[in-house]
Amino acid sequence: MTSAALDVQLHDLQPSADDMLGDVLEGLSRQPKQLSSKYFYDARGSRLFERICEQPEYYLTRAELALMREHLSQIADALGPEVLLVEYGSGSGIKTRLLLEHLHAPVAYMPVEISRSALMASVERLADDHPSIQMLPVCADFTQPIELPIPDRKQRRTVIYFPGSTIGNFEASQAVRLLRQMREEMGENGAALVGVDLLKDPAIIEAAYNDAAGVTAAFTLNMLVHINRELGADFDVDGFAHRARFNPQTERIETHIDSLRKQDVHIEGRAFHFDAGESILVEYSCKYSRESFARLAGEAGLRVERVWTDPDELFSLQYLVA
Ligand code: AVJ
Repeated sequence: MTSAALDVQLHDLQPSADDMLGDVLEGLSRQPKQLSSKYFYDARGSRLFERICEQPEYYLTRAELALMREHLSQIADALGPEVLLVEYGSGSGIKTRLLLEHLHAPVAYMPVEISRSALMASVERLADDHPSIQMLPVCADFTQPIELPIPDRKQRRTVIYFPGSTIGNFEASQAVRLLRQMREEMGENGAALVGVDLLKDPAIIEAAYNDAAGVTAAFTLNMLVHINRELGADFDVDGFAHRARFNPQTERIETHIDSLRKQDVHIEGRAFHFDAGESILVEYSCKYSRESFARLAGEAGLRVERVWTDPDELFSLQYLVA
């Protein structure tokens, strides 16, 4: 059997192995306690996230897909021919496929992903289905400054693709930092294509993070299961609860894990005390208006050239240029 994937060369920028133990101990020592949303995603967490995307309340994925399907030819025209599509995160999903299928040839695709196995798995699937697209996987942490190994930069336009409202998981100052870094990496003639969830009726937003079937609650609490397994901690998962609220001042969903009683948790010989009702902050999901996102991009030296949305204006795809 021949496989296009066998020819793919991995460019390894050797991201430093992240220090989950140190990170978790530090986050639980803070007042208030805080843990990074990246710890949601072990194998079970990734499966639960896929299920979240299928819940009727979680409109984000459906709206983003709908707006892409509706505007694909305009999006392809705006990006132009001979594009190098750089994706932050390994997109093996349907959105990446849609784009790759519709962009004007020749297209090269460079996913930037910290997990070597996720990176290679996604590239192998894509390479087999798209033998004419040059695959340039890069193993790196896209939140850190990186030098993208872009071949013949002058002949190809670099477009950075960052879908799914992942930008919303960063606080404003960090989001500006990340956008600034995109501007550096795409160069003067490049562009960025960023999926951004829009401000709307808070009831709609809150429902998306509190689905009736309880999938989001299971996803949130899975962080404790993950930490128990990975670090030998003894969180009693039934002693905690998921809470996600829209904060109108900061215009974001703030997700917490609440302790249902007074209890102690042990990790590597250290004890962490929880009062009844005490919480761990585990995720922000920032929502933007067209204006507030344009302002954020402006702070990073980027200009919004086009915005595509779904018919209900739930979600947006923002086309940014230097
Ligand atoms: C895919 C990370 C953007 O913040 O909406 C879904 C993750 N958290 N439900 C989001 C998530 C709770 C999601 N992101």
